[in-house]
Amino acid sequence: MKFGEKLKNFFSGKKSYNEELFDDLCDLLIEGDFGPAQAYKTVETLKDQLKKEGTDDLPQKLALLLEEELNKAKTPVTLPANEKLTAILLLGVNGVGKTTTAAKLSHLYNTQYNKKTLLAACDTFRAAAIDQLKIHGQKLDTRVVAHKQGGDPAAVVYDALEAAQAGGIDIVIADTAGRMHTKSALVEELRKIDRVVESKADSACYLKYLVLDATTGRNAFAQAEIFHGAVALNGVILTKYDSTAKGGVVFSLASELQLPVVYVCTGEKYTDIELFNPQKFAREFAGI
Ligand SMILES: Nc1nc2c(ncn2[C@@H]2O[C@H](COP(=O)(O)OP(=O)(O)O)[C@@H](O)[C@H]2O)c(=O)[nH]1
Ligand SMILES: [Mg+2]
Repeated sequence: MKFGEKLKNFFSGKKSYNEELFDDLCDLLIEGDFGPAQAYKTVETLKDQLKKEGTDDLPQKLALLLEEELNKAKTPVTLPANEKLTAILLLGVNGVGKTTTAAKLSHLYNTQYNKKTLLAACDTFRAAAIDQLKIHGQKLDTRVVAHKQGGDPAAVVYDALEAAQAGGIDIVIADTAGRMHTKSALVEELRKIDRVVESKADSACYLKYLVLDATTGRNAFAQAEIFHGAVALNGVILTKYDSTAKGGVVFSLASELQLPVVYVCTGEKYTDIELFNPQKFAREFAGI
């Protein structure tokens, strides 16, 4: 069941609003992965609106407030309009769906935007990770630049960008590793990759997206803080928003870190990716 269904059920048949109902609503928002302070504030604002306007359309009001929260994020950047080489770095912890998303983006840009993409296998930790990307490359008829297992990811991205500049590629999509012995080692490695891309790509054409698994709840927010602190992110790609994922963490990303969600993924197929629509997301969350 999608989380929106819960709010829908909660609102349905309710005619009068009292303190208890607002408390329950606050609890529900927190259950939906909202930050507690943000949930409290949202409910207080709703209460005020109700007092002033005497409205009975609470779901609609909630959806509007939620949309406002999402609009606190920066405007998301997808593909730059110019013809320069674009570099997309996919970051995130293990298992969130980076490699799958790299393939989805490649497919999306190849088929919908008529762009030529190249995949860079910067997760050099496991041989299987490199193979996984190569298999996608074969299926998508997309070139993959890879080094041996254990190689330097910054060198892989360097080679990928060189190859792209030489070979008429429009977009390099780099898949990275999200696992390190320590947080500082991870941050160091990311910064190194970041410096290489910065030195080779126009800053307007360099996009750093954090991939977050929607089923991990508030943990996703903690991940965003770490990665955003390491390399200033341009946005988030929310994966696994297809099952019982609640998604409320997206509101905290927007209001606390100003991080916009750029794409949402809802399955394992190449086509299970779409642009994030704040209004649609807010309305769905509110159960409308
Ligand atoms: N249901 C669902 N599964 C996904 C989605 N994205 C990735 N996965 C699955 O999540 C698992 C980990 O994905 P992977 O791309 O290998 O993650 P990585 O470790 O971040 O590279 C795989 O089984 C994927 O098929 C999604 O949007 N929805
Ligand atoms: Mg991977």
